Amino acid sequence: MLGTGAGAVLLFAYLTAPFLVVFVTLLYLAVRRGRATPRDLEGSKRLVLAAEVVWLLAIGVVWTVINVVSIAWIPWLQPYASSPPQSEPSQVVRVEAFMWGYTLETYELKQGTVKFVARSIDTIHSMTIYSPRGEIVATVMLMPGMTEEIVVELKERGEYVIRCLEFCGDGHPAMVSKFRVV
Ligand SMILES: [Cu+2]
Repeated sequence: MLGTGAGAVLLFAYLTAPFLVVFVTLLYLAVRRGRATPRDLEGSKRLVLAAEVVWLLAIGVVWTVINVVSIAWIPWLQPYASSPPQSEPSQVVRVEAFMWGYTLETYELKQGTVKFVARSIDTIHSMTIYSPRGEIVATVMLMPGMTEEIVVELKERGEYVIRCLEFCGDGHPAMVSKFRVV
């Protein structure tokens, strides 16, 4: 569902609903204020009021356009992330996440389909794999005490980066590991 167009619209609605409420409230207040203006208001004041309304509407339009247009750039809606692996995994790699890094069974993998078996040994982390081009290939949340398996097709050769996207303390921004695909 989340990988589909309907999912994208749902996510868009979810993420933007609070802003929409604020925007509609401001718009309502602006319109009400505009209506309450006495007819004998000086021309310049009327102009200022009109400018305020136009400004508000313009912000709303720009905001809506940016949000709608940028849906296509949501990382996990990229074709790379949403296409399922084409074949059975030929390699299995165990991964241990810790504060703050990852220990991999091996740091050199062969091109193809890989199963990562990952777990966290301390707190909540995530394991997010970026391709050599910087695209997110897969992401999974790691809860202490649970083992997660993800099957990923590593299509490109080169250096892949693993990052934690789940805030896990002081060292979180530096929680990075790398592996090579040959
Ligand atoms: Cu983290």
